[in-house]
Amino acid sequence: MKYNYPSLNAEMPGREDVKKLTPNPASRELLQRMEDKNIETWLDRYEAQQPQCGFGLRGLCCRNCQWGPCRIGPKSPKGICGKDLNLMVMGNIVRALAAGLAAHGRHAHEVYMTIIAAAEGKLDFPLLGEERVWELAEKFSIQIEDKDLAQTAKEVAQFLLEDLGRMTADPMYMLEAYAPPERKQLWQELGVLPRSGSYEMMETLHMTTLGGCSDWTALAAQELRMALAYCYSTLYGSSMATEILFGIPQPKITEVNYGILKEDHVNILMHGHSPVMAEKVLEKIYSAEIQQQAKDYGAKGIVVGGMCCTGDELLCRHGVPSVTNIMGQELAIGTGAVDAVVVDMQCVIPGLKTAADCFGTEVITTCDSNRIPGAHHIPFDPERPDTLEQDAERIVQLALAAFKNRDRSHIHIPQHRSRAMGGWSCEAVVDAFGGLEKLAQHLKDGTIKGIATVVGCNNPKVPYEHNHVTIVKKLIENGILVTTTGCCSHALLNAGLCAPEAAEQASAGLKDLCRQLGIPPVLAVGGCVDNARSLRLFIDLAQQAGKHVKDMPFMFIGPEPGNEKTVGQGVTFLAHGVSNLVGFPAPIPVPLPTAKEGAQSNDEMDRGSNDVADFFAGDGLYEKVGARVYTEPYPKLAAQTVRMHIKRKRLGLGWRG
Ligand code: NFS
Repeated sequence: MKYNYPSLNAEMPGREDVKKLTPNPASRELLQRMEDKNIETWLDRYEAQQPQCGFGLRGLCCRNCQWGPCRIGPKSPKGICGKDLNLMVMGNIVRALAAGLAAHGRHAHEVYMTIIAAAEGKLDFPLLGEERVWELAEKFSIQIEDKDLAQTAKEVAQFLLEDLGRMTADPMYMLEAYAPPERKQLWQELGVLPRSGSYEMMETLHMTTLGGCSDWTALAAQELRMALAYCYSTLYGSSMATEILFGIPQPKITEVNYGILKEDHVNILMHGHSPVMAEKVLEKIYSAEIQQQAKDYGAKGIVVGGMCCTGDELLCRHGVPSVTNIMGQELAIGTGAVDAVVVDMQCVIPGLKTAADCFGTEVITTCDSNRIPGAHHIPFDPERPDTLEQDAERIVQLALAAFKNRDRSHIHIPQHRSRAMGGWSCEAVVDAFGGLEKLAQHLKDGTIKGIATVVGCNNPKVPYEHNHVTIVKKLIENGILVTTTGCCSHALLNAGLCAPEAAEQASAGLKDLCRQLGIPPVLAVGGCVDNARSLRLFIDLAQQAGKHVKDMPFMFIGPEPGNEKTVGQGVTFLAHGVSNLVGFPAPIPVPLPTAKEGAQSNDEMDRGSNDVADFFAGDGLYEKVGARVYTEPYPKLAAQTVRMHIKRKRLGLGWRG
């Protein structure tokens, strides 16, 4: 069975496509196993939801007030309040960005408060990213004379908190510190400089409530304003604050994929986004007493595996093998080998617990925002830090007890493992190439044709991980260096594309360069907040080349977007002048081409149009920020679109190739 996108000549995959096209053999094996065992996964629930609502798919329904729900169609071109298509579609997108900002904002808040608690000596974390503390102190013009590391780190965290919560029109510290001058001037002229994450979330909900803003172009401006708040209060903020706590990552080799789980070991998965509790749990697991206790319980040792962005964080800093992403979480449980899964915040789907109950896996929630009925709840709160040590210990004890007590006769671990190199902080990338100047030179001379950051979630509307892997293979074949984060990075890690050996699959120039440097052509830079690392790399490289970011051969690609958080990622890059390519249409009605009047052949088509689609994909946004959104569901065509985009940018710069 296949399903169509309304008004777009493209199909969503059916079950057989997913099972055939999913590139990871371990995922295919586990999807089949779950089906055979009659244990439901997202694939069953996705099928049960078909056909999905055509209004919703196109962003044409509004549930913002109790007059509605209202839907826009030929018979009813306006909502009851008078809201037209533009206002409804733009309002929905802006609200999605606000929700994404809320998620990353809550994550940022936890990390900032942890720095403060650690600096005050209330939490036992050593502040391993000393360089980042001094860098930010200087950027924020904090007086550091007579202050030690802890005092300075605390002040830095207070500045970051202010960026998250400021209610006045003063500038954001992080934006002032890291945004390119050309952009700051532009955003000033466009009137889109934000106050803070919290203020812009409030303003967005305010603007889109019943009887709020009637001008869709003002909502479009708010979209940019909020993306900047998102970028500088939560992406840059969280990424750097996590570095202050746990250190700036350095490259390291590890093994990934479901095959890292071991039948005769205690298997613990760490899942979510904010790595604070996970770091403490890891510290306990590595202790000699816990290792001995595992042996006393009959285990040969303890395997820790990572999922989603917490997995990325642990991979980056400790080489903890990662297993999978948001749509693999039920499959990982389906191995029957997982004794406990420890989850913090976001992207932990309710279906996880259903699967866990079928295999006797303990689920332990560690964030008050992400409760799961029937799970053990051992929350971390940096403002009530006293119990962290005992809590982390309790979590490990639950996992050990689960190993000891549970029925382990249903274990099936697909034997697939890949080598991978993780730990690519912005500094590590630059150092690997021998400095910014050399990296910029490789770009100029065409050894590296361009840099694409390929990121984001999975989505059942796309054959699981197929687009991520297909696009990236094509890009490196064509000399385009790739950075990756989040769920996409797990697809690429498992596909072996983040191992130095993947250089063999790259274009001649990129292959030689990667071989010589001993690095892969696909650099896993961390969790989704670490998209800040790719953005910083883009900004620094443009500056090094004496160009603006918008003119550089860069692109942001989200082949399988799923979460509201991804809207903010995409618009962040757009606001900086980096065009997006997305794998299927956002909830924006895609204009349907029609035959021109008196047309002699099918080639003569009038491109349909509507204001919001034209704004993002046509000239509206482009004229403001120099970037636009391309949509291409077919991955080989998508890679071709990226190549053409990069080629055009190179031509514009007068750079060879
Ligand atoms: Ni990003 Fe991380 Fe994955 Fe999507 Fe969720 S894990 S923050 S939102 S689903 S990439």
